[in-house]
Amino acid sequence: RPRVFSGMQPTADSLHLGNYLGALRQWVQLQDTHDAIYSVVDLHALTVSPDPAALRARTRVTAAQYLAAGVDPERSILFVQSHVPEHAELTWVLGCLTGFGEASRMTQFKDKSAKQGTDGTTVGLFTYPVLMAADILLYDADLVPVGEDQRQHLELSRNLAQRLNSRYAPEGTELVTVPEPYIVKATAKIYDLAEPTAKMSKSGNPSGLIELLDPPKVVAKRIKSAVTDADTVIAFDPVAKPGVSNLLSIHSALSGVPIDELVAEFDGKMYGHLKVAVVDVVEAALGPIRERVGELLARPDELDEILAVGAQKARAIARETLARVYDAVGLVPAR
Ligand code: AQP
Repeated sequence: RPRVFSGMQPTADSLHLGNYLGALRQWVQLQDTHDAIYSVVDLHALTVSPDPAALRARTRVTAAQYLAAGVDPERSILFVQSHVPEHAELTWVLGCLTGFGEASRMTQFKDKSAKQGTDGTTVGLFTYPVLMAADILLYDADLVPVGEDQRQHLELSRNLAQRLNSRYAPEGTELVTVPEPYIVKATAKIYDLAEPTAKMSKSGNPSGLIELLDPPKVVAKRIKSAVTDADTVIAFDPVAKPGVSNLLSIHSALSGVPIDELVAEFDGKMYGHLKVAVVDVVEAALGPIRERVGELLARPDELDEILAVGAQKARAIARETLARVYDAVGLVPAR
């Protein structure tokens, strides 16, 4: 079966609806058709200098949310990135193949470093996409389910895989698999409720976020306060009506009702009606996840055991790939 790999950073107390619809939901579905490997990428989280206790707690909470959403450890490998040291090791090799200019062109780096200033920006943030490429190439992933914001990083991963292959693999063979992005158009970019032209993001305005673990009251309040427009017509037009279109996208993605049917259903109704319906479908989707996360966190030993088994399985694959790459680039194997 083809292989899928993806990960998320444990940088918040809860994942948000963008993470869920853009990525996590696809991860769960892809388990049926793919050999799936999912990681809590804690080394990536170090790029934002987190508080150590918070990072530790968030790593477990993130893993619990994967499981609660339907990642099945019987069918998929679920592990914490730092438990598999090969991620950091392959990053070095890939870093030596990445152009400084190439890494400097990453828009996420440009945006984040512009906010942090030269002294606040770390080398870790700069090499973040190289670590991400290592995550993916270590497992010879064919497919990487992510949101639209990760497309450019995925392109770098593909370029690095092709570079490794063309420099170090005999003609016509591959040292590593060149991965393909898997970005589902309808949910590739969920927008901030308070600022519906910006992506929903943990570093955005809290009032624009729907967090998986927020109490239902908070979720309902944020949806009801979502920015719409001065018009009164419920129509899907992301350019002219970004707020209403975002609410329709969220509803459709969670209820499975096509957008044109929703538009027909809400014809002549007020924005408030749409918002109430969105509150209901969001709660129907998130309620069971929230409950299951609570159960999983109440048994931390079981959770840690799942992660330990996952790390062992992931490491067996990663070790082989790293040995292959080290050998190909000319490093003498240790005895
Ligand atoms: N708004 C979104 N719509 C669709 N997909 C999204 N993703 C994130 N936001 C949206 C996808 O979720 C995964 C999470 O990856 P990550 O842990 O690397 O987080 P991120 O992209 O840094 O998440 P945030 O909340 O958007 O954080 P900041 O504030 O740092 O920008 C990825 O697959 C991502 O595409």
